[in-house]
Amino acid sequence: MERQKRVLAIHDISGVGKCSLTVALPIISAAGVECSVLPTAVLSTHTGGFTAFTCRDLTADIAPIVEHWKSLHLKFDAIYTGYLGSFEQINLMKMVFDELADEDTLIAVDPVMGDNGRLYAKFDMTFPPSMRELCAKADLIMPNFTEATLMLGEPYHPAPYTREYVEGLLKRLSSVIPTTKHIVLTGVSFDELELGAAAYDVKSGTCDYILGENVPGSFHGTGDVFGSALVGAMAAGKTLSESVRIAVDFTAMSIEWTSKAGTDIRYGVNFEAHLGNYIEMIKN
Ligand code: PXL
Repeated sequence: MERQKRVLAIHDISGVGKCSLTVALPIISAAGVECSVLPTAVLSTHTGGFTAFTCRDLTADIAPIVEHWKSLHLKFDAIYTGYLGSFEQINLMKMVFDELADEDTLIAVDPVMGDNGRLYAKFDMTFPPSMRELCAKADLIMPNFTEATLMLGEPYHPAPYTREYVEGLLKRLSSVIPTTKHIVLTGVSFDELELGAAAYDVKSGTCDYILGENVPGSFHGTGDVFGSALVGAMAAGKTLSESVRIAVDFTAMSIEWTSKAGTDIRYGVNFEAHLGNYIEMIKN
């Protein structure tokens, strides 16, 4: 019998708005992988477009939780971090990796900071350099173009891009974050027809493009749907490019459904309707 795989997802839990842990839990579970959680904060909604949201910070609970888990000698096949609300939480993540990861643990960092060229509410320009330091501790990072350019201190450009620009950006990113093994850059588009991701292998410098249909519409939480689908697939034993393919297709079908339904973009995408397809893609 194969051993039960276990991912540790470290994000906030936003009660409404479908992002972070409310997305990671169902998707990683659908991959047939246990999703243990370390919630960093509890919010009533995410911060993207809602006003007057509540937020209870759980920073003080992180170290005691890690201590308890250490005493249990748990094995994590992957540790996946997303939205982190403060510098202190970023620094604590370095401790979490040191304490809970072994040499087989995939450390996946999504440097969640912004989208469409803008930082999310609550962050300022002092945040990206710290996030870049955390990325240096990861095996796999998955920035979008906003996050990649923020970590490089470069101006943001919207799509479409050229291959030269994308590969130059990846090369510059890997030179400032040389310790990460793989960079999955999301939001790659060369024309209005296709959208997807670039999977860059830092050591060899090879870049695979994994594109799907460009479904119009920009919804909240799609980065977390993509990241969770990617980490779930990798923990289930898929290769990096198979996992990126699955994550691109799953995210695109979720956006397509939601776009047709005309849902308020703040409420995220209907990924639930496509979990059956995700499970099939994992099995195949
Ligand atoms: O999806 C990223 C995310 C996660 N968690 C919170 C957020 C955001 C983006 O705005 O506000 C609380």
